Amino acid sequence: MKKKVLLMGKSGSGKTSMRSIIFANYIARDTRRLGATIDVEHSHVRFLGNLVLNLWDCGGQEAFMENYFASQRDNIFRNVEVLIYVFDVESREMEKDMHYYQSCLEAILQNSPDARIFCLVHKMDLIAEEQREEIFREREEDLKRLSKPLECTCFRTSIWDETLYKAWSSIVYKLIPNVKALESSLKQFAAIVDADEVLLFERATFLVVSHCQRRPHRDAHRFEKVSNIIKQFKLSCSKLAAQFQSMEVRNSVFAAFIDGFTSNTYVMVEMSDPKIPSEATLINIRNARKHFEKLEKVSSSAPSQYQ
Ligand SMILES: Nc1nc2c(ncn2[C@@H]2O[C@H](COP(=O)(O)OP(=O)(O)OP(=O)(O)O)[C@@H](O)[C@H]2O)c(=O)[nH]1
Ligand SMILES: [Mg+2]
Repeated sequence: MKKKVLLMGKSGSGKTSMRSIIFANYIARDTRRLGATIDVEHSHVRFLGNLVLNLWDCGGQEAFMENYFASQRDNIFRNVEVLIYVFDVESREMEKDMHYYQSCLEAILQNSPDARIFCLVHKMDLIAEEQREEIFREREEDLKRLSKPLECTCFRTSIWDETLYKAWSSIVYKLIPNVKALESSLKQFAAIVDADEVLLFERATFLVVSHCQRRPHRDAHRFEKVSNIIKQFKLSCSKLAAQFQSMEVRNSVFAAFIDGFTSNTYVMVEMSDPKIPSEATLINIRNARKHFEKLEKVSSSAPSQYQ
């Protein structure tokens, strides 16, 4: 099942950077060497088995943008499932950015009225921490107002922290067919092994694709932090020609296990009962694999009307 994802926004806003970090194993520092994208760069990313994200990274220089809205209009804006529009939070040409955004929405409304729309207020690391929330809220309000009659979902992002993972996990989550079945199985699994929490990560990107929480946790950003940390660790391992397989972190109050799960996922299981030995949890994870493997095959090939 192929889904077309358009990445748009003005030149230098950070589109290719985030795509390269999430899908092509770049680290943030490497993106400084990226050149401007010429016209549209297409890539196909296999995600959870049969789901293929067809990414259209549209170079944002003005000459290209004008072209997208004129001669390439149908080709670009047809059959779009998701539009991700990236705004540089430090841009000094907000009016122009908004103008292009609105032209883009018009074209979407004409050609793919059912597309989901996400706006990323990007490069938030350049804003002082105490001002980030307020600036983001203002931008979000403007964007929502300007998007009408279409709905948009906004995220604040930076390639330098975990916010990138938060945004992309939420976007990708919306594209996974039959995610509810996956979630209910995860819930059952968490109850059987008596876990505090279970997370499911897509194998290559380490984005969280599903989770089940059974006990409260005070850190609302823990998923994307784990994604970010483990992905970086995995990349460091591969630099040493080692393959990241699994990990156990334990102290006196909790234990966390990250382990290869199905052919497309890793699982993380958090336990707080010190009486349950690691071996028991590891065996439980191993025994659950077959079930999830089967579920994944069914759900990723489900026809789109069953989403
Ligand atoms: N400070 C900061 N810099 C970023 C961030 N994301 C990307 N950059 C930098 O922004 C520059 C431009 O990024 P690109 O990803 O090439 O921009 P683009 O949107 O693909 O540009 P075009 O291809 O011309 O449309 C690079 O030097 C990146 O390192 C971010 O979150 N924070
Ligand atoms: Mg680019």
